[in-house]
Amino acid sequence: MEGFDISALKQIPRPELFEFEGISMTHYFTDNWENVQNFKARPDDILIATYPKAGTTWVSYILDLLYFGNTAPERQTSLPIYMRVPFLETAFPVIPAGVKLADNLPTTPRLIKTHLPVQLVPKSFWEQNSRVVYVARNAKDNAVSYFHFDKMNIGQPEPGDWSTFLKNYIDGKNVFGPWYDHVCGYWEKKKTYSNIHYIFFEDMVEDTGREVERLCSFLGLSTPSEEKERITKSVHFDSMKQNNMTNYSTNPVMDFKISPFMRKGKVGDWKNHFTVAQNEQFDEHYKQKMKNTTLQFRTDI
Ligand code: PPS
Repeated sequence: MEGFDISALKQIPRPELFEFEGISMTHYFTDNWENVQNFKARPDDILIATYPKAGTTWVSYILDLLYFGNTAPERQTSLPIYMRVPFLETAFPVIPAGVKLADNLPTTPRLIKTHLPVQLVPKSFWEQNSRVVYVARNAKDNAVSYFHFDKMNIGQPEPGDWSTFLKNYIDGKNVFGPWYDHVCGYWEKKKTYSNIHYIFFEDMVEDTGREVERLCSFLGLSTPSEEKERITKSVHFDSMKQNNMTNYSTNPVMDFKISPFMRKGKVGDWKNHFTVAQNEQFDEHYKQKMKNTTLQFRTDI
């Protein structure tokens, strides 16, 4: 990356959680708040919105290949995915803020990542009728992935042990707030805003090619079928794990000795983490939190 020494990020302190606009956040996502809220979206922008660890990088890479795989092959070998698809609300020291990276994107469309819950998305995205691709993952696997991520990433609060983390997760005390409100918020938004494509991580694992197809329909792309097949192969877990531009190995805040970013990529890994008692307690709480929505998840495929 030009103009700044990303390795200095290795020194940043782990942040603390605090309440911000009604959800738990860290200052790395709120320090540039005014600029985030005033971000000027464009009608052709594509916002990739997710709760953390739901498959953001996977979908980001699919979209990047669909739009720029052929026209800009050097992107694929020289720019890590987190530079190609800026993370809007970030305000880390050393590197430019996400808003600045997004503003400076030379591409059309601009692919932009956010973990903000729907009510905190900058209003210009809705005003401009930008397309939104939302990816959701079942709450249990999402929790497991988030736990390992918080352990290996010094940009995140210290998660404690698994049972401490799970308790906090159930209470929505982790960065970007409760999983429940996040997935339901975008699900509800779909009723009044038709430019949202809602994808499930489990569907992507089950049949990636089918989900690429659906993405193309939503985006109005007539990508040839051989190209779609090639993309489906390139975004397989094993390929992305080997690929230094998609596996986050260039990102100094992450310690892969603790856990890799591309960890397992499975549906059902929660069974290796939840005790029987934790599972019962989780299910009970889940039933309450999700009783008013039509949104359904698979925890097994
Ligand atoms: S982040 O930090 O919020 O942007 O993380 P995110 O990219 O949303 O989620 C990371 C998890 O997605 C898995 N992943 C994949 N699974 C299957 N196939 C592919 N191609 C793939 N790419 C990313 C990644 O392994 C993380 O999940 P876990 O369960 O931890 O392995």
